[in-house]
Amino acid sequence: MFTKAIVRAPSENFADGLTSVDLGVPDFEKALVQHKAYCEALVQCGLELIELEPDARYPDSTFVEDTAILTENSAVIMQPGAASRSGEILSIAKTLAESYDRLDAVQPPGTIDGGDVCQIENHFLIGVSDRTNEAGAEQLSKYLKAAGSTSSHVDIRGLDGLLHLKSGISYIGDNRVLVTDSLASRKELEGFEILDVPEGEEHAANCIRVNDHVLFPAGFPKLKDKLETLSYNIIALEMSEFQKMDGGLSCLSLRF
Ligand code: CIR
Repeated sequence: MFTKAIVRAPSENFADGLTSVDLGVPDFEKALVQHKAYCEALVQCGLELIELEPDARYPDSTFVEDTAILTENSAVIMQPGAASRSGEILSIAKTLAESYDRLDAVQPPGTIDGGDVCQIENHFLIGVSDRTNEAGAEQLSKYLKAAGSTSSHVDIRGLDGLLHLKSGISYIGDNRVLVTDSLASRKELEGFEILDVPEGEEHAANCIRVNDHVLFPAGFPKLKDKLETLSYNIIALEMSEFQKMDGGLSCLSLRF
């Protein structure tokens, strides 16, 4: 069960962040409204929020998930793969130091973004991507091993539409993973029940199980129906403004 989440509202220059999609310029006021609804959903799931101040020095800093990996007994600070985001880890480390006795940190030349790390119970899939290099993935694996967890690496370089591993995969509990076509046949997923993300609904591959609910992006009816048929309690959230900046539901919080 998660009890807390770290979140950070977007700063007014949010639209200056990185993006690889061509969906238009995000509307700041609308992004604030969507972020507020996201925070309310986390509270509805029973979480206490740790709300960081918006930080205009880093336009992508609302995507806090990329800065750390948290488990019950360990916290590892990431090493962002994009230079413009490297300073984001300082305030997160300071915040996490209040909740964790010990913080480990991936060091250069390793790079790694939290969005490339998918936790499946006590196993972690680590995507090697344009943001996460092999050295970064290897360092995280060592820290996770020391904390009693296992991991495997999944090379997603060159796969269209996947900024991060979790752009194409989510673990929703009950041994079930949601995956886009591009990842569905990966051997690292053998043994799990695979739920295919319908064509055209790829953005919804990034959703999050938070205690008894699944936070799910609004506007993807086929996958939503599939999950409801399986008796998941869905909270649908508008994500359009974050999607314009390559962000999904998981990116907006660090849950622990
Ligand atoms: C970036 O390119 O870094 C941000 N604009 C989006 C980060 C999204 N984070 C995530 O998928 N975990």
